[in-house]
Formats: sequence, C-alpha cells, structure tokens
Amino acid sequence: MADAVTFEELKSGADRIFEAFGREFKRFERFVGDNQDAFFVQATIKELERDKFSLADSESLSRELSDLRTRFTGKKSEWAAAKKTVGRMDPEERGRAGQYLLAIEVGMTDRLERARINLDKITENLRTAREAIDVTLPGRRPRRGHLHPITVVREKIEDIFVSLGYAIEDGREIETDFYNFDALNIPENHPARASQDTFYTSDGYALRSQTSTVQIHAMQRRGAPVRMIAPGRVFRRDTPDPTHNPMFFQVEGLCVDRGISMAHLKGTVAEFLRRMFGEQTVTRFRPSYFPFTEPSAEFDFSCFKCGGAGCRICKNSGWIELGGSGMVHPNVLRGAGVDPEEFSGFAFGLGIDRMVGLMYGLDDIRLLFENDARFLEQFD
Ligand code: 2NL
Repeated sequence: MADAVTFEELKSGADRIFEAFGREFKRFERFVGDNQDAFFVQATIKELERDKFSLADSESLSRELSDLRTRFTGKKSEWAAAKKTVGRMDPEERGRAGQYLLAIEVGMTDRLERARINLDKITENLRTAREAIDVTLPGRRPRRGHLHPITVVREKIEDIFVSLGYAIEDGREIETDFYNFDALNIPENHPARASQDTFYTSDGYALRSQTSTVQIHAMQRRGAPVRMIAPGRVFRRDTPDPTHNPMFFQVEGLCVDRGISMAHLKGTVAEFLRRMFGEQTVTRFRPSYFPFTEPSAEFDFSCFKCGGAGCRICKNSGWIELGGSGMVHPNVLRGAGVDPEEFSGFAFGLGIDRMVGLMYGLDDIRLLFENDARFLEQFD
C-alpha cells in the first residue's frame, strides 16, 4: 500500500478541523442548549431582545449555520476526506481511528443540530411576535360622516311641512313632455320647452325641470283634497356660474281643497319661513306670472342676517327673494283630473341650493357638488 496513514497523522488532521470548527461555531454557541428545556428558548429570546436581535438577524444566522454545517460535515468537506483515509490505514488501527473520528463528528453534529433547532424556535417566536396584535390597545375610531348641507336643509323643510299636515312625495326624474309641460299649462311654443333650456334623452323624454311633475302624478292618483310637498333634483340647461348649476334641488308645495284662497297661500308660506328663520321673519308677495298659476306671486322674506336693516347677504335691500307661488291654474287642475269648479289650490316652489347658499354664506353654489370633503366638512 502506498502512503499509509498513521493514527497520529489522522488524529492531528481531525483535531485541526475540530479546532477550526470550534472557532467558527463560537458565534452559535449561545444557541446550543438543552432542546428539552422550554425555558431555554424563552430565556435566550429575552437576552436577544436586549441585544436588539431581529427576525432578519435570526433568519440570516440560520442560513449561516446551515452553510457551516455543509462546510464542516458535507460530502465535499475536509472532514469527509479525512474519514476516507481510514480505509488506507493499517487494519489494526482502523477501529480506534473510526471511534476517534466518530466522537469528534458527534461533537460537531450534535452542537450544529441543537443550535439549528433552537434557532428555528427563536425564528418562529420572533415571527409570531411580529404578527401579534395587542388586543388591549384602544380601537381606532372610524371617522364619522355627516349629512350634506342640502340634505340638512331639505330635511328641515320636510319636518316643517309634515308638522303642518303635508305629505312628502317623490317621483321619477325622467318625464314625458305631458308631465313636464302640457299638464302645467305651458304652451306649445314656450321657450322652456326648447332644447336650449331642457335636457332631452335621445328618445324624447325630458329631465324634469321642476318637481311639479310629481304633484301632477299625485293629483291623478289621489285626487283632491291634497296637501303635499315634492322635494328633489331638477335639471335645466344653464351654463354653470356661481349662482347656477344645471342640476339643483327644489321643493314645490301644493294644497288643493274646497275653498282654498290666496290667504291660505300667504299664511302657509309666512309660517314656513317663520319656522325656518325665526319668529320675527316677515314675508312679502309681489305680483308675477307663471303659466301654471293664476294669479301668481313671487315671495321674499326679511333678511335673517340683518333683520331688514340691509347687509351683504340681502344686498342692502333688507329682503331676500326666495321663490314663486300662486293659485293653481284651472287648466292644471282639470288636466290632473280635479274639478276646478269644486276645488281650488295654491302652489309654490323654491330652490333648496339657493337657500343653502344664503344660509351658509357660500359665494358659489357649485361648491355643493364638487364632493370636496374639505369643503363639506365645514358644515358638520
Ligand atoms: C319658482 C316658481 C313655482 C309652482 C312652482 C305649481 C305646481 C303645480 C301647479 C301649479 Cl302642480 N304650480 N308649482 C307654482 C308657482 C311657482 O315655482 O320660482 N320655483 C323655484
């Protein structure tokens, strides 16, 4: 046999590898503990917390430990080569050599394995800790929203009229020409019918330009007497500017019964405005014209800001113009199936957006539809 290996040569090679292992393993030594001892992992974690040992540290140490195992005990390691030399020894020596190598190998693999198991437990613990939630922490309160200012004012108007015995009605926003114009006694050639003023769908329906449409439906359905208001969206082809929007909110009111006169109209509108703006509010009526009422009147109320002395809100006049009204035209009653010989009624209409603009001091009503929370939050 060529260069036979002596026990001494093998031992000194093995010792040298084991010493090198010892030096490199030093940094993993703290993780070698009795794997049966559950307190070991906890105690080590406490100690690691003090050292600001992170999950990333633990994961990279695991990788380095695995590399170390491969380098010292893997198939291509110096150690594997050393084990092969046993075969080249004097058969008398092989037993002793084998035992010696085995003792060292167990010394290495046992420590590697214990460190691996404990590091894995520590990684697991750190991962759990990272994912833990402190259930004793106070909850994060969701931000509470609030009603849109138009809704606030609409509901206030509704409450007042409900308390006066009126029903609230709603209906469709897309209407036939009959409900939007004919039933309201609006003549065939009236400019409001032109597509410059009204939005039409491609199949000839109109987007309602006032909520009177709802009241016509209600009269047809319920007949007279009737007391109702119809709040809702209406549409007009206006170019948007600080006081106009092609879509806005309106409330119309209708009261039809036997013996209803202009006095009932004035009393009702005046009482509504007193409840809306305060007991001291004064209302005045000016003659006007609408195709659906005869006689017709527009109404103003004394400025809620200055009480009539004159200010920026009322443009120094002391009065605020609010809406239109009148006695329902006999043609309108007849068209809705109500006998104008037996019944009479009053009706009125006002813009909610304009009212909101006045009440909240807005210089541009378009702000109400921009859905900018920074604007809307001011009206909580
Ligand atoms: C205004 C003017 C008005 C009406 C609306 C009405 C409804 C029916 C019959 C008769 Cl069903 N009239 N509504 C009457 C007068 C004026 O609105 O300036 N609106 C903002």
